[in-house]
Amino acid sequence: MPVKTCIVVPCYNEAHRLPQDSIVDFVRRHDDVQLLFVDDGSSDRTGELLEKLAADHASLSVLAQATNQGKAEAVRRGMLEAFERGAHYAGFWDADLATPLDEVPRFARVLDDHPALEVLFGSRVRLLGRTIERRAARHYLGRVSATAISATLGLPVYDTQCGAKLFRASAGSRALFRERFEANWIFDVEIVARMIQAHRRGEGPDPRHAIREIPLREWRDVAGSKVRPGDFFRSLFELYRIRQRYLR
Ligand SMILES: Nc1nc2c(ncn2[C@@H]2O[C@H](COP(=O)(O)OP(=O)(O)O)[C@@H](O)[C@H]2O)c(=O)[nH]1
Ligand SMILES: [Mg+2]
Repeated sequence: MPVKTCIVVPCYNEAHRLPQDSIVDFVRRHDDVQLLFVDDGSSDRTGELLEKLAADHASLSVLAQATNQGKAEAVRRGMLEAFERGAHYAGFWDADLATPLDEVPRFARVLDDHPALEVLFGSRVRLLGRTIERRAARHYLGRVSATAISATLGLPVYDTQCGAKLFRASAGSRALFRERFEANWIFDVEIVARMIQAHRRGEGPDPRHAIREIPLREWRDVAGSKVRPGDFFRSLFELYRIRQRYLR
């Protein structure tokens, strides 16, 4: 039976920090959400651990990549599989669950209630009554990149880089994942650039109205991130490439 929501969780050497208890707790409470873990050629016990989880829980499955391809490609393969399974909504979530899985049903309800929305981005905005814990240095570096990204895209987007996103499985959304991404660190930006390009060609909705950012109720910077300071500069280069390819 096609599942309503399928969430892709890219995993590269996550054995030491995969929050198994939270995952099991979530799948027990939500049988309308499938979790599809993509083991991105991990060299630690990630594969073994995921297979064990999948054997114990029907709504949890694993797609194994023979070699490490990077987050962008791991997510893309997972999304294609989620669409193939007939999910109504397909999305991706970082394996450290910095964004708790409990946000998934809330995102799904927003798509239920707003048929014109195609894409939801989790957004890490610090507001009273919410718990957004991020180290100051990463916050400010993140705000510098976010400002450059927003200016390049020409859209008032606050946070393209949060690891929690949900897509309506429309023909337009599927098309966004058809080709391999050129960017690896900021493929999320490439997704938006592809939407802008499709809209300009009259093949897709206006991203200004089709994407909505959802301020998260909870987000915690989990130790063990694989993103390094040098990746900041790599992202700027990727941003330049995206502009040249999609936005001129
Ligand atoms: N860095 C990295 N992450 C990958 C790769 N393949 C899949 N991922 C996953 O992408 C997500 C990145 O999250 P994380 O390392 O916490 O980065 P951050 O939260 O943006 O600092 C995790 O779920 C990783 O397991 C890869 O080749 N490199
Ligand atoms: Mg993280």
